[in-house]
Amino acid sequence: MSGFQVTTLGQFIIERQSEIPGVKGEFSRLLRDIGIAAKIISREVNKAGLAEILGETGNENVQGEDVKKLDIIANTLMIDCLSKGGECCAVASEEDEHIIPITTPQAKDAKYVVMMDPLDGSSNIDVNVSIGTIFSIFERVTPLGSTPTEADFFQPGNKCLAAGYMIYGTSTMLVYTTGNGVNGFTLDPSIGEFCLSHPNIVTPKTGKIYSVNEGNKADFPAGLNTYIDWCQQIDKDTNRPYSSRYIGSMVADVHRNLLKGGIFIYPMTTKKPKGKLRLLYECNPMAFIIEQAGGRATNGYGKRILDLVPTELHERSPILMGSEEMVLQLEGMLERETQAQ
Ligand code: AHM
Ligand code: MG
Repeated sequence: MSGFQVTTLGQFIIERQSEIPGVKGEFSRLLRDIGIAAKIISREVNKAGLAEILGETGNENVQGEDVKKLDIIANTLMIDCLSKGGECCAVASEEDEHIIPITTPQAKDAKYVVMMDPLDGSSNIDVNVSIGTIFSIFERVTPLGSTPTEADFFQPGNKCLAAGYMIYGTSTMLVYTTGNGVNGFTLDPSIGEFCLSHPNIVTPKTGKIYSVNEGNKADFPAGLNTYIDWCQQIDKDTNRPYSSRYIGSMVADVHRNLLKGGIFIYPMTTKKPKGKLRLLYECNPMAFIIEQAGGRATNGYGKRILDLVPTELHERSPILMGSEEMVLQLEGMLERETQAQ
């Protein structure tokens, strides 16, 4: 990458500001604040093994999961960065049971709310495997200047103004959309800037990767098992067998499939009838990005993820997302098996 041709995230955000109807400088500033948080979290993640911040805090989060120290560090860093700017009036986080109103004087008239999973892929933190951060931005629905409420967060994903993720992998990337396509930026540590490396990402219409935790096969819907069997059959015409790839960090699994073509599945199971992933800050932002890249994201039962209307902050949804043809095919198999029952 030549120094003269680099477009930084900050430059890109300003250049594209006019494409988003009704938004002004505050929105761009909010995105840039998230970009700053991303750099700081990346720094912390990269030194994790050295800094004695691996391991568990000994506490559980609201969903009964062990909280890793880095989860808390990332959560605090994001909230700090969002509080400083004055554009965000409240945050919903995987790590906090309730919404967090931002009470700084500069946030008094803030227009936006942010939903986030500060560190996704928790089980991979301590073993040096890719993890991520997920965020989305909505305009509040309650009056400006009033105390934000859960109503500001119970908006369907189709009202989302911007969504993105950071992936801490072989390099750190920030990928985001404001509803005009998807762009990816790679952190260049030598200049400390996210640089546009993956402009206008378009996901292939089909692929040969399926990503699902097959350890749960005994609890899967029959239609999903039919699909997995189909993926594993040999057929030269349709490029099968497909490859099974599952990291266990949704951001990393979805990022790979976004670039290469594939399907990511976290289904309903008999043990988890609503699946595992959280609608507000895991499913919706990733679904928005996938759709913006030309892919498809549904709950597998006739509903587009972005049209689901949330009623709880930490509610879950089954999700299928990725290359359009693959998602459609699995949906067809799920539907046929349901009808046959
Ligand atoms: P987390 O937010 O606690 O890390 O949980 C979400 C993660 C996803 O990144 C990943 O796709 C999934 O949980 C893996 O779950 P499982 O181990 O059940 O396959
Ligand atoms: Mg998560």
